[in-house]
Amino acid sequence: MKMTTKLMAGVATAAVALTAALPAMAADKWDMPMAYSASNFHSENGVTFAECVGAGTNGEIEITVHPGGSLFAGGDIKRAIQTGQVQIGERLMSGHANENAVFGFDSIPFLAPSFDDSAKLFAAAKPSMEKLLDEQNLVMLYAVPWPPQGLYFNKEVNSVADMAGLKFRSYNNATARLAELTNMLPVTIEAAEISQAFATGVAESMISSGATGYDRKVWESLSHFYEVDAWLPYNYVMVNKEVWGGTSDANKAAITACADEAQTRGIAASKAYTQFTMDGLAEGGMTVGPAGDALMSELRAIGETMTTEWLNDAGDDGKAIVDAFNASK
Ligand code: PCA
Repeated sequence: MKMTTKLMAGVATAAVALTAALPAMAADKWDMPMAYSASNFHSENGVTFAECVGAGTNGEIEITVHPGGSLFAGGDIKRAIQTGQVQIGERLMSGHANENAVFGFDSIPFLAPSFDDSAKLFAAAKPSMEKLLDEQNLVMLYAVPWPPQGLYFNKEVNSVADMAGLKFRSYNNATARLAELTNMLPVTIEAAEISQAFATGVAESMISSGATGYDRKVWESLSHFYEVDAWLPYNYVMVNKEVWGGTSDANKAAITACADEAQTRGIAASKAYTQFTMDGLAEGGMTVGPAGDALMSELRAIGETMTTEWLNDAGDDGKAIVDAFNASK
């Protein structure tokens, strides 16, 4: 169908009028990549946070959550925010320990193995984290720990010797080092990919929370989950510093309030998910229970080695975090 010139001019005029009206009405659209599956409690929390921001800013900022690594894979999310490819996103903090060991403060075996200790450790580390992130063009909005980390296997394991030669899925420096010290073979795999990795035998074991094993239905391939309570690693939501700087004070206040709520809600969900997901693993057919004493004492010795190594790598900042944490206990 052909439009008459007159009609087209009318359409053009209407378009101009619409465009002129837009700046006052158009929402700022922020994309928020997240690495973990939509059903994961961190992702659900992120969606609620995004809704809160929409409401709190009267629709001026509209956040679209992209879970499951669908927009950027976990390992690429921080860079995407730093470089302004997206405005906001979530990542596992210790995933950056290869850049700077300080980011791995939350993955030191047995340093802070409970929710209470983990909150104190995070408070001790927060100033260093904020400084580091600021230097990287990032502003942290909130952070939520995963449930305590335990060991998954495709067989019964009672000692470190039983682990030798297993292919071990790692997700950060500490997990790769744990594999080396237990004579396993580390292979780095994002959580979004683990069901497949276990199904195809690319990996046979991992350390993670009950929550991740539950989300990824690992009972289809694995048989044992040992509660080890090694550490509680944090996911954190960060925003590009320039985007943040360009946000009005009123909207900053609204976003900060939503972030505080998200942190509180996320911690509560993480606590609730600890038992819920371990029950789910058992219902899926896995053997779930505490690691035996012999295995625990071997793991503790490995933990001491890893603590010493981390303190060497993380220098004065690392020592200051651990000292502040110990003083707060
Ligand atoms: N789940 C994430 C990190 C820690 C956890 O419990 C993962 O396995 O990738």
